[in-house]
Amino acid sequence: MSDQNSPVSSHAAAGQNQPNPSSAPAEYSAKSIQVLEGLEAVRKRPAMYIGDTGIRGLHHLVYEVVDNSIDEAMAGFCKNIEVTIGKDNDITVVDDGRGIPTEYHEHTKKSALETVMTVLHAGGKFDNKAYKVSGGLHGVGVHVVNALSEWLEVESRRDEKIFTQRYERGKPATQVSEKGATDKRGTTVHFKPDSQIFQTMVYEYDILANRCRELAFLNMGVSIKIADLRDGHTETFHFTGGISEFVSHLNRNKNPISKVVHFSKQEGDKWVEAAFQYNDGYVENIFTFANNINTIEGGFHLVGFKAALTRTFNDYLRAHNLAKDLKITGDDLLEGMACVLSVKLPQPQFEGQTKTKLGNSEMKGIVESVVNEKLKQYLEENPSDARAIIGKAMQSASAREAAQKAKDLIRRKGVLETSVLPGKLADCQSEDPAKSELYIVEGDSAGGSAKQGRDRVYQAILPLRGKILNVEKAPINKILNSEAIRTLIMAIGTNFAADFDVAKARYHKIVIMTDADVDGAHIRTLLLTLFYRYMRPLIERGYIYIAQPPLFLVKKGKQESYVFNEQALEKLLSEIGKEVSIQRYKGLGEMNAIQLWDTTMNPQTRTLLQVTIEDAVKADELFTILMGDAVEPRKQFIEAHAKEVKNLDI
Ligand code: 0RA
Repeated sequence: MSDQNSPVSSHAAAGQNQPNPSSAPAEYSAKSIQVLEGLEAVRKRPAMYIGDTGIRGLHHLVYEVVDNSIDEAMAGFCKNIEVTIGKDNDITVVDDGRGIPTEYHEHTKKSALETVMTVLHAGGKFDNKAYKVSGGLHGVGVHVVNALSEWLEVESRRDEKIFTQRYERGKPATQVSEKGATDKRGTTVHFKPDSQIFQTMVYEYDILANRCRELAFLNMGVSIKIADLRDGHTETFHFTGGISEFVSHLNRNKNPISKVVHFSKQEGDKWVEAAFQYNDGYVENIFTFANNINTIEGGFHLVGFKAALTRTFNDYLRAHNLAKDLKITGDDLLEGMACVLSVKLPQPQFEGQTKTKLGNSEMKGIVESVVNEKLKQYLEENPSDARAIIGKAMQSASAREAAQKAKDLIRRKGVLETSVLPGKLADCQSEDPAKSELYIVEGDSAGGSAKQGRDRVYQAILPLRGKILNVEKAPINKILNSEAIRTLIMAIGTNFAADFDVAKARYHKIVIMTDADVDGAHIRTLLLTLFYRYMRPLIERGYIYIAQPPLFLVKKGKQESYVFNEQALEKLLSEIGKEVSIQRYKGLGEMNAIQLWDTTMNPQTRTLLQVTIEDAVKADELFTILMGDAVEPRKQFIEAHAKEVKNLDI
């Protein structure tokens, strides 16, 4: 730990906090009002500060404290952060930053420590943090965590002394007291979320660990340890390579075709950092951040990046006489790219529906010029990488052209968007999508039973013969050449990929019904991959379901019961005793139309599993592992998740 930073700075910082409404910018006065609202406002409307009071909000408390430690790291004063989940779901965050100042605070007539913990907005003028986060749900201030905790204990190690204070529901329960001497520096915040506020009180290790990992990637050299005292689980994240290791992590189950490029540049008070690497797949995987916040909706930094990518590669093509008839577009260059773009700037503006779109327009030009310069240099210095990437982009460009031709042909023939429905589809009578269901059924014989057994008013049946193409491994023109996929797209009515329009969906329930065996699971995964990659809103809207046909028919005398899993079978057998006959259904085809209706299709009795995408990163990983080329990670995954995979059926 270095001690070059003088404690004097804190006096200056505290001095800056004298409010001066007449000269304060508008934004600051808005914040001062927020300060005055204080504790009660936070407890009254917690969702306004942390989003919600469910599992997200609960975890947000931890991010808020850790963000303060990260701010210290970004300012160059903190190297180690430790997050501990206690046995009682209490949280401790320890850092080796400057510690929170403790001297008497003129304006509030309190210790600076108490001020920070009870009233002061962390983004106020108290500290001179260069990259504080404003807007969104981050950076609301550690006093919000305090207000929403049953109790919170803070310790500040500063000027060779230890200071502590305890609060209950945000109110001081003790004075700030000096607890003796120390040669260490930093802050410890220990808190227990308030059960009067939160609906759930149980922390999920994975959620916190993922954020810690992400922060460690984004803040090169900072070590973040997470420990879970409930089960002894612990990990330490420390990446000397920063976001270049993030990119390797994104590509860890893929086949890279270039090295990881990593560059950064300071432009005035703004910082731009990017890393990327191409793999041999067809999917783009770009993550963008502004001040460590995942800008899921993109924004000007991403716009600048894409513009530079297209321009620099096309310049390179011209300069090396590689520009033939084909023009490489930005989309071609994004295929198979794993990329992390991270910017840091003094006054970020977060916009968009979820406040995750960077609205600072000046970032477009800055990112664009940095990427232009560094990418050009990389291509000149690494001709073999340049060739590999360009070769891939050209392939993608010609596939795109071929796909366009295929589409034009299909369009001319009126195949993908037509009023004429595919012959294989047994459509329902209803024309109201909200009331209509499409069953995609494995095999012609089960398809036949389903057609007989269905309620034709609102249930449509599309039989699938055999497996569909694995879209993970096929370029788009090949996908469009597959008749089974075209039939499916036509039946659903939405078109696909760039032409996809969820509003045209002809059914709001699309039910995958396959056999309960390995082939059935494979077909299900292939269909889900198609939906995930090219028709994702169907999943996001909750239109996709998985049917649950029974595994067994148990007969005792005249009594018949359908049983859907092994546990239920054991339970039933223990209840009804011996002398039973058990029939195991190997496929849907073994059920007649009436049985299929009774067990799997009748809304009164059936169980449908709705397919959701909670976490795009995880889903992507899952699909890559399960559908990609690399065999070993797939094996490992299936071994590790054998049980869940069986239940999840992905
Ligand atoms: C206010 C001012 C300064 C640092 C902090 C707060 C601070 C807060 C937290 C919360 C967790 N860890 C923290 N570390 C620091 C600046 C102090 C200075 O200027 O010396």
